[in-house]
Amino acid sequence: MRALIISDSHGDTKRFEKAISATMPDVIIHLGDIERDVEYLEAVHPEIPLYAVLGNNDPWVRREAEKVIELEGVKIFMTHGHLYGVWDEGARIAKRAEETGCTVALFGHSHVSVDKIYDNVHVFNPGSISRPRMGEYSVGVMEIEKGEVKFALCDWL
Ligand SMILES: [Mn+2]
Repeated sequence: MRALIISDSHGDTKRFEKAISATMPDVIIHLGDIERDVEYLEAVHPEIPLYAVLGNNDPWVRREAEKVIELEGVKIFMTHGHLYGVWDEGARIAKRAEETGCTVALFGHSHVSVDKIYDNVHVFNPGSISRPRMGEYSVGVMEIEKGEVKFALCDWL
């Protein structure tokens, strides 16, 4: 199964369609600083299951700040990142993920991509689809097959 991982769209959905048509995801994960963009996804792609957490710029979005989901038996910790600090390449988030029994941790907020393995936790940040701080506009793709998880950064948006 394939998940499209989006973060920090900040009200700018103009690269969503390219990301979705290029990756054909089974699910979409949004890691916060959503503004109105979850409403867009729910309206235009109601057939694709959506998991989202709120960001520091989402006071009116009715979502949790962190969430544990399970996809094909893999437990995944999702959080925007502002509650943990994000400039340690996800080290604290990896710790929290391990405490919650997860082997994958996803975060955003920094607008800088991260793909790193800490002991038993694979941490991934897709960067920002609307306001990259380093590099290009980007999203992530997470492939899960027979319990094995692989990430790719897609920065050709
Ligand atoms: Mn943020």
